[in-house]
Amino acid sequence: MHVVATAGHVDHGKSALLRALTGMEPDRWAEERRRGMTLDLGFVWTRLPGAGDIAFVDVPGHERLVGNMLAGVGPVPAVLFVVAADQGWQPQSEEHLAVLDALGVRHGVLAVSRCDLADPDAARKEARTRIAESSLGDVECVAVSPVTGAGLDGLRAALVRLTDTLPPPDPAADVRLWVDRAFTVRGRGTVVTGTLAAGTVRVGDHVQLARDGRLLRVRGLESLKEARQEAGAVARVAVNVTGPGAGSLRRGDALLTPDRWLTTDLVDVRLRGDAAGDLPRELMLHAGSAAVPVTVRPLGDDSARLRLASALPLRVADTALLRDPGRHRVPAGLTVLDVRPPRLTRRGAAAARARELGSLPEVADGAAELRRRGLARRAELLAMGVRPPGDPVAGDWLADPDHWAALRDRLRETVEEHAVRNPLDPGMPLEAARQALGLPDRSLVEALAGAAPGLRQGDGRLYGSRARPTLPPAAQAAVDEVRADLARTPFRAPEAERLERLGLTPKLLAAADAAGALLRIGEGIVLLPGADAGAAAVLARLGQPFTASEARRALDTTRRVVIPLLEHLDRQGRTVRLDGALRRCAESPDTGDGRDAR
Ligand SMILES: Nc1nc2c(ncn2[C@@H]2O[C@H](COP(=O)(O)OP(=O)(O)O)[C@@H](O)[C@H]2O)c(=O)[nH]1
Ligand SMILES: [Mg+2]
Repeated sequence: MHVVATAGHVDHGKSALLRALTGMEPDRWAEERRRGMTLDLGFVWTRLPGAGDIAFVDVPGHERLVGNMLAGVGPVPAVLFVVAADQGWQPQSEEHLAVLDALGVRHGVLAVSRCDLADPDAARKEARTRIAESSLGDVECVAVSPVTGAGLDGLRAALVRLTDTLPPPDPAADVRLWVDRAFTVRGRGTVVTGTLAAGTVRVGDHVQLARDGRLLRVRGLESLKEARQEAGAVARVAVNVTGPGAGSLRRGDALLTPDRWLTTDLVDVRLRGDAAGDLPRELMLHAGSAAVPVTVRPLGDDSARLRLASALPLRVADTALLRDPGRHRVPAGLTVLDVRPPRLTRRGAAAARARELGSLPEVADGAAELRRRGLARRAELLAMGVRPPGDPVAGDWLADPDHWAALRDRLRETVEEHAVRNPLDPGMPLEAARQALGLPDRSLVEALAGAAPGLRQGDGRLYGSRARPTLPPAAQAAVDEVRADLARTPFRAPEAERLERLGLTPKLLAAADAAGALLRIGEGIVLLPGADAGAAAVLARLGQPFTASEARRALDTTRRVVIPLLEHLDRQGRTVRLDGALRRCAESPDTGDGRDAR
């Protein structure tokens, strides 16, 4: 199916032409028929050989109804532009063309209507000249009269050629259905209609209401008045939705594929049309079928920041337009460049931002986007409308390569600095490193550490070149004294008073243990590293099994030391406890160090 919207001044024959092409009545309301004037959007269709179904969105031409016109045209990629031969180019011809140009509509056909009332040449010439200057460019032109039937076959042929040029839709794309009508059907509840520009809607799907994120369910689906199980873009669809609050749906709402879109009330845009500085501060933003008041903050000549009165599901590269409803002007079309723009707080930030925006391409460039953000979640880039470049560095996270390399260097410096500041406990907890680097996720720290040569992870900590604690000189001297004692009497651990006199606190003893200068076998009991293996070798020469007293005598030590030492050996598997009194050495002390145990 193809969808084509009409455009043109009021009374130029748009509705009459659709009536003749489709045999259907585009003016749905009694009031429209009584007044002979389109007030709101109308929907009719026909089948043309070579093009299949063509659905038309008929728009009102009156100057006071351009808002309605916009709701219909917003999501539609092609237009049937109508100019009356007997009236020529008129104000809403100009305004509608400005709308199409602002939205960047590139596909259209011109019908010079009412050609039975006047020679169409003058109107055609003027219209083609005007249209050629817009995004529509050169369009085919057909003179028609629904009254005499002249030109209708020619117009049908031109429409078939037009549909041939339309870009193929993506049926797998995320759905964003802009609601152009919402009503209640007895026994079925809420039905909304819209032009599905991309993606596929299926009965049973959940859809998310952009306005508040609530989930609704697709209970039924129609396209061109026929019930369907699914409808793929491009299509006119009528969707029967159920769920709490479905009754509040209205024009301007959007139904979305759940969790694939961001809504935003702050966007940076590139403008086409009036210079940013010349724009009124308050304008209407028209995007899809939505119309939202915005405050304009000019950044550069052709860039601005818009603050939306209510959030919309916008993506980078979306087109929309700004309108000044009071003055019947479309001062600017726009392309969305950023839906999560940075705050501008520093002096000069706005000018810098304008320069940055000036260099951005209009099609979202994933690598450039990532360069600006440094880090981004893949799903968030997709939701912003940006194709994610490359592979994630951790989980769902993508990183700009330069930024990542810089982070890696900073992580290494941070870990080294931490070790200098905490010589007794040099390992930097991952969480502290995450905070120091301002990273949003612990997994990023782990990935960085994994990629940084010279960094090691263990027990949730990061170690650099100073992996072992270094003791302050006084403590080092005290440890050396203890070591000298132990070299003489290896199992006579220093008494608590001696340790205290030497200033060796539990914290310093732990550091000496981690540094490999002492071996802590229990609270306040330190020996030389390797003393455990030495003890096991001495015990292996005893008659097996042995008692704690026999061990104490063999090791020439005290009960204060031998009990924790034996328990330490039990934990290491060098000794085995048989009952309350007896132990023996393990058969093959494979947990021990063979060399020392000999
Ligand atoms: N003679 C003549 N009248 C036409 C033709 N097309 C439309 N009209 C009349 O022009 C008036 C406006 O047409 P309408 O389709 O409502 O214009 P719209 O506002 O552009 O939709 C109506 O009275 C139509 O009957 C035509 O080709 N020839
Ligand atoms: Mg009409």
